[in-house]
Amino acid sequence: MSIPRPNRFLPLCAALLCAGGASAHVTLPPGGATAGSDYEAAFRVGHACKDAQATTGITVRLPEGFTLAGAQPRAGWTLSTKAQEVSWTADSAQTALQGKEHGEFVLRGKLTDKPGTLWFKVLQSCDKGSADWAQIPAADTAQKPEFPAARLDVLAPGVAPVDVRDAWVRQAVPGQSGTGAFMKLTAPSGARLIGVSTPVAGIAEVHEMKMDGDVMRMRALPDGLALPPRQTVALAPGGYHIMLMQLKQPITKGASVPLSLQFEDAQGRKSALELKVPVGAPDGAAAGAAHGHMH
Ligand SMILES: [Cu+2]
Repeated sequence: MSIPRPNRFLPLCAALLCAGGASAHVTLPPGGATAGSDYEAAFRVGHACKDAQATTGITVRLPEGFTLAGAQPRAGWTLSTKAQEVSWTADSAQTALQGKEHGEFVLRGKLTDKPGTLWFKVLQSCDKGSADWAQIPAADTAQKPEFPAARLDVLAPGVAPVDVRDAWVRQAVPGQSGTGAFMKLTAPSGARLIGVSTPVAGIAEVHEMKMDGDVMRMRALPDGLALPPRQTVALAPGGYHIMLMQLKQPITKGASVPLSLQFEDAQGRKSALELKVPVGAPDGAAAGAAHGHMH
């Protein structure tokens, strides 16, 4: 019997589509960063300006609250730094970012100690025209501006800088002892998922599926689940998952399950996220895939 290894990482496009189809915007990865920490701001460009063929320049204006430590050079591009402004300019049409080609432009710096929201205004220059991603949405309206600045949530220490999407728990009938929870996790600065707790289960663990000879088995990850910087890690049926055992109650469709996720970063700092996760597979999830109970 052979079961293909699950895809651990979604391609970048999928992650951007997850962010609400905002692929044409210049964005920072969702999930935020911890106040007072060193932060690598990776600006994603997913599309040339309207009616243009290629992106030829990116200029980031640094907000107060971000102290620049350095910028990552790009092959074939010239990097220049002025006060509170960093620019990359393509040296030729050949090195420009073509059409829908995705590019990352990376700054390193230190974040303010004060939790809040930072907006990085980004000017995208193209072979034809430009787009100034510089609008800051008003706090009191749900209206989305056409050219939003790149947003960074600066989080209080203890709040995990991790983005969670598409979370769900598989339903469990009365008498069933275990079930699974699934989601997509993105840690912009990298982290490990080291623990899970929930009032609905006696034991909650982070599991992986692994071939043992010919048999697919699952086991708890002894060191937790690594979330590499800016990569989306999918917990999905047949792959990584959160295992809920010794269920204390049925898990019924339409209900929601409180889950507390514990994380640790490379510096050993611990943080947590409190979630309310809906029960039942969302449309499009691989709900029919095998989620065995082969301990
Ligand atoms: Cu399991």
